[in-house]
Amino acid sequence: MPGIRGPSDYSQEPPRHPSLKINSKEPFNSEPPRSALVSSYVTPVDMFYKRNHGPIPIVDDIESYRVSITGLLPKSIMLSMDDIKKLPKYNVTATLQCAGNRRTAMSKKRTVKGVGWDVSAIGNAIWGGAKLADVIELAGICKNTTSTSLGGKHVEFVSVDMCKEENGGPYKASIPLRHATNPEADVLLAYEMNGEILNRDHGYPLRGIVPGIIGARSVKWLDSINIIAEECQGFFMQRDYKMFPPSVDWDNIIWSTRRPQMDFPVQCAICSLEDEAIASQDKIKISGYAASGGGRGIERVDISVDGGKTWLEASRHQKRDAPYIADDINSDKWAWVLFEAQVDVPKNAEIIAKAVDTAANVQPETVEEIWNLRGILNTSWHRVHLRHMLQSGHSSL
Ligand SMILES: Nc1nc2c(c(=O)[nH]1)N[C@H]1C(S)=C(S)[C@@H](COP(=O)(O)O)O[C@H]1N2
Ligand SMILES: [Mo]
Repeated sequence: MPGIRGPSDYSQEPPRHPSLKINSKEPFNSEPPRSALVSSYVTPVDMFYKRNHGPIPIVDDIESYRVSITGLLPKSIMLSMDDIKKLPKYNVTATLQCAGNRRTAMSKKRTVKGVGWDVSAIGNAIWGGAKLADVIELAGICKNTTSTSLGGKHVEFVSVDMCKEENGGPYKASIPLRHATNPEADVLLAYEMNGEILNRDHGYPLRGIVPGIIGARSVKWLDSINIIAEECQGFFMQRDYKMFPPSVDWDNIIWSTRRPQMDFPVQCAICSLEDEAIASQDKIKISGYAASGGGRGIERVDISVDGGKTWLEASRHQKRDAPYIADDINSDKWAWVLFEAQVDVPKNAEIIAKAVDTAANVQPETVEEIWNLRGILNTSWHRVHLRHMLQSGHSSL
């Protein structure tokens, strides 16, 4: 592992913004306050959620850093950062979402195992880097390849961080070769985030970004990229990040019966209010985010103040200055939309938001119907409870 190493303790962690809410200190897992998500379409780096499974790796010498491309391919290669930067650079606006986003709310219905998250284990960034399809081509594999002549069908990303789930080994995950070599899938080896050099928390010097797919597959601090026959057998592919039905619990789980989760489903959350909020006015403006996986855009965001009997449509935008149209060629297909609505709220109401994606997939109504023991993919309708405290004057929420 030239130039990069994973420390065995937490004595050399990078500095972090004090307003992040820390869900676990070691490994460091944190999310910004809800309001930070809706204050800008592109999430600032220091306000972006941080999801780690071990101590943050250290680059001792960027000149000697190499990422290797090995496995079932004609020739193995080692690439320096300069080699990667020589390839055409792409800037892809993509929303990264942890599959555990909104886990705390799922746990309230029935206990689940995993780090608790509110609604902010998600962020939207402009990732700059080389396309994985171009990088793999350097190793002699053409674009849009399903299998190499040696039987390689998956691309495994291996890091250097020491994770207890891997018995001290590195974090790893894989995606199908056909996805990795499809230039339109926009899979990146990213070295920039929002126009700045990627920082240590987010994967310096190089990470995978797999747009439209749960964050767990966007491996940080890359050490090697292996072309393999079967999907990666690592813990985070085989014994985590799989979606089980509500009937499966720890006493009857058979991990091999489910596939590793890839695309994330349609999701939205209100970010201008906490789940239990105080209202001082009857007319309020609410805002939040909506996103769907697989490059499916958001078609609609519906808001209800009467428990889902009637709905009004929120307005949506991707860039603050222009209204968002789903099939606009300028729209960012991998990116979230922010929504806004003015609502008249009855006394002590519940405000509900649900999104519909361009394939007409809708969020499920309740947590119960999608409850799963690991507490992933809580995409149930987002509900905020308002208690009224009427005041005179112009105070707002
Ligand atoms: N090497 C490595 N890559 C990783 C992880 C990790 O712990 N180690 N966590 C994954 C998970 S579960 C998520 S959701 C995203 C989080 O990326 P971020 O911390 O940049 O937001 O990184 C993924 N890549
Ligand atoms: Mo995650």
